[in-house]
Amino acid sequence: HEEIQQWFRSAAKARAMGKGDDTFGAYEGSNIVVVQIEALMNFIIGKTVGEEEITPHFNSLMKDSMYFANYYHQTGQGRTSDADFSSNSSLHPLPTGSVFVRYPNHDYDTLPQILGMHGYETSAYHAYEGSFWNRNVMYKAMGYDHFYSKKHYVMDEALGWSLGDKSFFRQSLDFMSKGTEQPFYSFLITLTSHHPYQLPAAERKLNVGDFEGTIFGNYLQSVHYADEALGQLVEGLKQKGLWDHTVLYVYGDHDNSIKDKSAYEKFLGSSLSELDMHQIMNQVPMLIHLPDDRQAGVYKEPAGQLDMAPSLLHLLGIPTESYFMMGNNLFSSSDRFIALRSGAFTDGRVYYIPSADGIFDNGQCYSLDTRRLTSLEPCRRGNEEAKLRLSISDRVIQSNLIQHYR
Ligand code: GP9
Repeated sequence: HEEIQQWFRSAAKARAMGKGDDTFGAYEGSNIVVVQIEALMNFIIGKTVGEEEITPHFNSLMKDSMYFANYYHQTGQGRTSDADFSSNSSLHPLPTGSVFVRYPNHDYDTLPQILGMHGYETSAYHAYEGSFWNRNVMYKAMGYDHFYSKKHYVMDEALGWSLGDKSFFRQSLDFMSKGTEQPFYSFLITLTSHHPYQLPAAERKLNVGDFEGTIFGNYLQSVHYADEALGQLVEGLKQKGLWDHTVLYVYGDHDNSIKDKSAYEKFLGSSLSELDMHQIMNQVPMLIHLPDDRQAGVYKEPAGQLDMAPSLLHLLGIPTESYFMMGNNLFSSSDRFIALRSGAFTDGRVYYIPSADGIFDNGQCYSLDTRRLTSLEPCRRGNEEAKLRLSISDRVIQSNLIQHYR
């Protein structure tokens, strides 16, 4: 127990490094809107098919935002629920199953709960069955004041699994602007760009050329639709007068489950190494839009989903020292270390890909400078650290340790 608590203390110390800079508390009292987009991956950002941009709205938002070019999803088998859990609690998901389903009643330091204690009205929005991923139970436990699920929405745009993202955003914005006190924390989870990416002809607006009729082409159409919906959300926030006092945090939840390397090579027009492919499958886009467009630019340091809660708390001036969080503060000057659920990790200098048997010596250690394989030595310490972090997180979750440590 001492080792675990010590680990959390030093993580908190690293997060506080450089905290005195002018971003700590700079957005105190702002609304927070987080949008988690289904299967949105980083490799399509800024890219075109034919002459057309795939994500024109995300691309234009990037110009006024902080864009994290090396942001990793850290999900496991719990997929969308894992991205949600890791982002809001700053712990790793489990090696098997979903925390939402297996341990919803254990203690976590979650963003909605902390913000609730600081006077925020907190809501989760997702237009699907409330029982899916055990959300009805988990969102209560996470401290949300409200959970708007499928039954709260008018089904006026049937797409894919449920309500289309455009109507989902429009109706969610109505709930937010009419029935919610400011400041609020709103966590929105989209759904339309879900596997297998089938949209009706009227919503397939890209000319995907040779990808027509393939799942990869359908994926491009789906994220293009999700991007247009995101653009409408931003417009809606502006029209409702919320934009100037809202921090917007947008990210993708996980990969698209399409593993055919040749499709990516064809799309990107170059052959891909194992390192390239691993990063493609594990990087999701993330941007933070701050009121007054401050700090806009491209941030290349590695970052990941566990970093969301501590970073947003930093902007609001809420110290995280007393919380059991594992992620980085993206506004601190400390070194970054990102462990993925598979045991892969990066510190921005090396990138380690584990083998299926989990034996360190059978894995691959890459230099991110040369993007070539190196000896295993530069990855040895990071491998120990990644293993330690994952096992601390597992123990905290499974044995419900936070309630003892508080
Ligand atoms: C369903 C949605 C999809 O509510 O969140 O979850 P996924 O299948 O991507 O984990």
